[in-house]
Amino acid sequence: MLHLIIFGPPGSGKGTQSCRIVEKYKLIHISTGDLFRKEMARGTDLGKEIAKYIDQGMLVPDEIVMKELQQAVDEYCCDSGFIFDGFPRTIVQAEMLDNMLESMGKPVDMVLSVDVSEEELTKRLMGRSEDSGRSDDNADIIKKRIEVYKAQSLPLISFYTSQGKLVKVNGMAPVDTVFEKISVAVDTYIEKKEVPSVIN
Ligand code: B4P
Repeated sequence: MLHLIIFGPPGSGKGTQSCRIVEKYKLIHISTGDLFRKEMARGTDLGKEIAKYIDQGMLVPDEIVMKELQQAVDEYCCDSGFIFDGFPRTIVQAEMLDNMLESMGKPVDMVLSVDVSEEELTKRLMGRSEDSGRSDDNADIIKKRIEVYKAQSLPLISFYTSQGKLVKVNGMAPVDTVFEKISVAVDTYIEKKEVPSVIN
């Protein structure tokens, strides 16, 4: 069983790379962003509540995130492992995830931290806005999401570095090249049970 996290700023390619990781390593993909978009599309009261945050480029409150996440994990709890995409995004979420996985007897194995420059993030998300239909893909909200990432999510780099679980991946290259680097990191972990600190 393998538990991976893919971490990075909005538009760094977490969702894009997760699809490939899932295919190659047969993991269950849990994207909190996807869970929230499904809830919003269903038009439930919870979906409307979630939209208030996402539409302003803010993080959804930790209590809502954890409830959605626990439900998704419970659905698959006996499978081969998870890739958590876009989760955790705060230290509180990371601590809650540690507790949850501890009770399952299988902690986080490795955190893939995808590095992309701010200029490139904006370019990608503006490109995606043309056909994504996502309410949070527009210039002002993208700027806000990057600010929120810096203030609330960046501290997770130190959190996971101090646990010896973080590997930095250069996310500026084409999608296939980024995936090759991620594969090297995951294969190294599977073979040697060692987290490489950087994959260039
Ligand atoms: P997410 O759904 O996680 O979305 P994201 O961060 O915008 O995108 P991602 O990094 O996955 O980018 P993608 O692969 O699509 O979050 C959305 C919102 O939900 C958050 O802002 C927040 O409000 C809320 N939320 C989610 N999780 C939460 C949590 N845990 N706590 C609180 N709130 C939470 O790539 C982007 C674009 O780049 C695509 O067009 C793609 O084709 C392109 N691209 C990807 N890789 C590329 C590459 N290597 N080169 C060129 N282009 C590339």
